[in-house]
Amino acid sequence: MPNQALQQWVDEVAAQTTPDSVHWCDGSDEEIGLLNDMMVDDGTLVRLDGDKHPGSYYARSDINDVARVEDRTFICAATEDEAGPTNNWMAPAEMHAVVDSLYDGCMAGRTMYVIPYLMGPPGSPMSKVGIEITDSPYVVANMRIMTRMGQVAIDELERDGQEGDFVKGLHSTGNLDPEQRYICHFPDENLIMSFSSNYGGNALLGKKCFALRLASVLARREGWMAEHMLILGLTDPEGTKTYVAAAFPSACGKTNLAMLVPPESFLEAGWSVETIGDDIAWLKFGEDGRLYAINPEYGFFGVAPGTSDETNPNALASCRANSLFTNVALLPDNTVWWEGLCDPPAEATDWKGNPWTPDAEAPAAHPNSRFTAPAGQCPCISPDWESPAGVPISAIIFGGRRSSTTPLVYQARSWQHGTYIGATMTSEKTAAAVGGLGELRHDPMAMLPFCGYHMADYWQHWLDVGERGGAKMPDVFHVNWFRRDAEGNWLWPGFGENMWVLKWIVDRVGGGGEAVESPIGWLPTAAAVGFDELGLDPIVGEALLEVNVEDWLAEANERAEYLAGFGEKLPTVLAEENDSLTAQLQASGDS
Ligand code: SAT
Ligand code: MN
Repeated sequence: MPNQALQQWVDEVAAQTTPDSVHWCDGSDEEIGLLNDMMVDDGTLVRLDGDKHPGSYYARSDINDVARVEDRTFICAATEDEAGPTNNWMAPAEMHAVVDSLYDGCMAGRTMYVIPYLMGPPGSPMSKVGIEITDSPYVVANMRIMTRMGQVAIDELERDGQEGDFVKGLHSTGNLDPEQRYICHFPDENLIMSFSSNYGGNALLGKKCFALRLASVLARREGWMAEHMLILGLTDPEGTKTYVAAAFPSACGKTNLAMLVPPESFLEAGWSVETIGDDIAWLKFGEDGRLYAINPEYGFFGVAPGTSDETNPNALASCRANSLFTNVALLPDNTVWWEGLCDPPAEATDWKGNPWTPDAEAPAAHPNSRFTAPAGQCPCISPDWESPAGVPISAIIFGGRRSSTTPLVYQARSWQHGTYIGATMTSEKTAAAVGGLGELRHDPMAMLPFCGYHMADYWQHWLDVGERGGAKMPDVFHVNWFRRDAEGNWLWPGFGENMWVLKWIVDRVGGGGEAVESPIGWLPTAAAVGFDELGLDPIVGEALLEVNVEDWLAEANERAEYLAGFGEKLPTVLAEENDSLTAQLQASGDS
């Protein structure tokens, strides 16, 4: 039985949207079986081969609905200043005046689905409940993989004794008109309103909208952190476990790093890697004063292209069964293909539904095509991934795509310095959001599209959390797998070999690991990150760890301008960190 607050909201929405019927999702196998059958019958889904992809389906989106739409995403805080300069803002009343009427009668002829879902493991004090109302069965199918759906969420509301304590998410497919597309967040109402898109980050409201944008507001208020981070565990040959969290922008390899397969030599020595999460971390202080992380999600929403048995066998195994594929290519035998999976098939149907052959100029799969897969199916999922207490985090890693300037890895001197490094992160844009592919942009803590309040207040929150945690805070690092030479070739092999960098990080956290000081922070020695074992040309090795004074002075100049753009709210220590970087670079250039 739904509680009163919930029933009342559902009744209100039904009265406005006028669906033919209302279906409360229980998350059962029977329910999803019927929904999938219905979607196969009406052409929304194609059932994939039962042997090769049991329980799995294929979908194509509208061709203009393939990624997040940052220019149509709004934070409707009470004042523009609360939303800050990096978010689109509209006053709540004004935005309601624009979007509310879009929902009038929008579900006529459709079924309205009510999805109770839990973000985080059952019984965790960190977990939170959301209710998504949608008229898209495709969204229901995705949410069932990405979240813990049904009674488990209702139970959690009752366990807390706070029946109205849920985030409301109202989604409608509308008519998929991009002009009517709005992704709106109302932090003061705990409300998300999403219209006219069925794409992941726009429509699966538990993910970016709740677990990052609204959760970041709650986290600041309640003294914890909601971050765009993967979480992984590393076990060394002595059996000691170290957990790290890493913030990279969308489509920069979080899923690959989270499921990394160590090189043979590491496996033989007794190292192992396990996955807790691949996209979002909620971090909170434990009783021992350390930061603990949970993965609020229940599935992976991974980028398909480039995923293969060589690059990420664990991701492939995760999406073999009970998964949903969107905007990849469909093969005649009802299996799927995408660029980078294996040799191209002789023929396929591309993501637009057209016949495709390897001669075609356009890719068969959209660059932001996705698999939605249950996390529990990942071969390297951690036994701790549903631990209600979370896992203690020893290191936080920032990273982005930078073809130049930024070395393979370096370590911050302190939490404050680490906050500065995160705040000034830049990365080349990917296909995960519409527009500007390859353009270099600032993406602080990989949260640019996901921070639900003023970015400078968010940085202050990082600094405040650091004050509170003191010496028990994780060490902070920055990595860049994407540096290229003058001809455009990658300098670093990446993937499994990133284990060398992770090992250095584990060593550093444990008080070891060879390092040298530089103006930007601690750099590893070439030997400490396996350049010899990898047989890297010493010139390449040098380029990977190079801190070019001229390039970095230009970088620091540009950062000074960027930081100044935040005005009065900019924490002064961040400007001081930048000044100190400039001074150290100048001193090193002089010497
Ligand atoms: O579509 S999502 O926003 O969920 C994926 C991403 O861009 O990180
Ligand atoms: Mn993401």
